[in-house]
Amino acid sequence: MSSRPVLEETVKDIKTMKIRGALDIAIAAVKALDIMCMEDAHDTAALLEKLRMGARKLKSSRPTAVSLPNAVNYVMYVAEKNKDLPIHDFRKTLSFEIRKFVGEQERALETIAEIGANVMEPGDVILTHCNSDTVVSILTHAWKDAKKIEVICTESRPRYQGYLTAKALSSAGIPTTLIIDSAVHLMMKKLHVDKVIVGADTICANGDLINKIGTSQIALCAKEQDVDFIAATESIKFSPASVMGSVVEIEERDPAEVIEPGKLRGVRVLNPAFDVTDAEYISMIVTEYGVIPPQAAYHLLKEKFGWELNI
Ligand code: RUB
Repeated sequence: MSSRPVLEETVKDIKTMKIRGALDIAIAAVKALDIMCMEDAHDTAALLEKLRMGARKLKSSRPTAVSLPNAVNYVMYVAEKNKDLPIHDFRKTLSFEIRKFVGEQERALETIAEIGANVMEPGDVILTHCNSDTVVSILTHAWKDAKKIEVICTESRPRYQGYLTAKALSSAGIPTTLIIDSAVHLMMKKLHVDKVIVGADTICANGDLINKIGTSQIALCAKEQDVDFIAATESIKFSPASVMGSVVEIEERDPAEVIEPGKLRGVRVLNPAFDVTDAEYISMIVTEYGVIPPQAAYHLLKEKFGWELNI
């Protein structure tokens, strides 16, 4: 049996953003490796080689969300550690560990929803950007806790992920308002926003946040208006490579997402998908281990990724 179509399909779905959002990307990638575990192979060494190739392809499908390499590297770490097992045991062990990993991520999301909901206060007006499952889980949890919040969603051009957020929150019964991205500064004041909460694609060792393009401008507005700026993230989105000084690549997407090709002749169109919010603009980071200041990112990285960092 060949699981190549599953691998190619997953890579394609991540590239085209059919699968998107940092956590969903990571989970989809390791599930593809789980299916690859059943691939025909003479022995463990041959299967491991196929998995290495699959891991490389998956990791190169989108560059910015570190949850993707973190998840894939973890699975490959377990695979390499068990490379001396006979193939049947190797498949069983790896598949078991992958499913355990996915279960842990799902539980992390539930825990963050609970912790993040505790941060919300009754009557809060909350602004969010893009579409983060983690943020949606927190806000719907807070609503179920009878916090009577209101949420302002940005459109999040050019892919309009804000529509997904607005739809999910209003379907849960939460009073939801949609604004265009450039209205943030005005509306933060006018609608008396109490808190901003966003998801994360990557948290660096120095506490900087990488998230959907536009996030850093919102953080500047929040700082100016003395509004709490909160990042909500599972620890899988902390970047071990950043401990060693490596810089996260910011994805540049097709300009055709911004404007019909050829419509503005002679004009260069750029489409960066993410930006970096300096740690000094972040009031707190909500993780499954609790609420931490951005300055504690390095300690969490050491705890969580010691196996990869050898520290
Ligand atoms: C999505 C985005 C989200 C984070 C966190 O960008 O920036 O805020 O990925 O999402 P894109 P989650 O739509 O380009 O993938 O909390 O769901 O992991």
